[in-house]
Amino acid sequence: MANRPKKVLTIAGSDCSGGAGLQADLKTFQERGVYGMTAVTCLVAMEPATWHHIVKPVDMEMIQTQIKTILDGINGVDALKTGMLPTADIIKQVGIMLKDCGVKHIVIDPVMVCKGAGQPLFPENTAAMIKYLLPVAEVVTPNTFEAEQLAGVPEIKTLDDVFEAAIKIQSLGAKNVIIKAARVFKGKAINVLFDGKALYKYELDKVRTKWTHGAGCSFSACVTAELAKKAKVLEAFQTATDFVNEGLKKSFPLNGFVGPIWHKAYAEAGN
Ligand code: PXL
Repeated sequence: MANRPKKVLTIAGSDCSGGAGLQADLKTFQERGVYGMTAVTCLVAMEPATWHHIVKPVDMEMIQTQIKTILDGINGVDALKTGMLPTADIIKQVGIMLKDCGVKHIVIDPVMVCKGAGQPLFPENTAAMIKYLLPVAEVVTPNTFEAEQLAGVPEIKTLDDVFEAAIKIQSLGAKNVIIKAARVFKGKAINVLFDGKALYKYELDKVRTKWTHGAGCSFSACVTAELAKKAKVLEAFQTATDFVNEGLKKSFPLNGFVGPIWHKAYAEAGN
């Protein structure tokens, strides 16, 4: 059969609210025309009255079994991404399984904290990401907070700081680094790509909204889908930036605490 869809895997946590985590990844995969599969690393639920996050890791053996099911049991996985990996041990095991796994495109979203959860994941997780995940990454997609942790730099405040962090993180072993740097600028949203040779900046008008849940997960999922479809990293970077920017224009509240991007917005805008 001609034109079979590309097959992509996300190794990520479940966000029961549906906006972030593997739910965001699957929605993004579907929108971008690829077939999505999952290895669930943890379950996230929230206290309804406070939106306090409760995170329960899945046991290690079951995480490994899910990844084996896909990598050893499915013919030809075109790309994969990682999302929330809740413990340093899980980060290490996933990194070991991805090294030499043969999947051509690996995107690492170094999730360290849920927006609004207020409970950063731990420094030993950052160390494990640097040791086990950056070396297997074709692309790593930190936000500015995650970039500060990975690069070991103080607060990123200027475009030059973003460039410096991208170069540092690339030197730790990721082939390409994309920093989602919207936080740093007023009025504009700038993402930066460093591919080991050149720095690229992609600038759009910032979407003024409080409802940004799942933007990061959806960004890395879109990069993964585009790479699976044989886009170059630079093209995937631009498409993912546009995809999330459109999604933010139509984001909406679920309650007083949280509101996701609307994954269909990019297609609805005629793309
Ligand atoms: O947005 C980061 C994130 C990633 N993965 C899961 C989450 C969240 C934030 O809520 O729940 C599963």
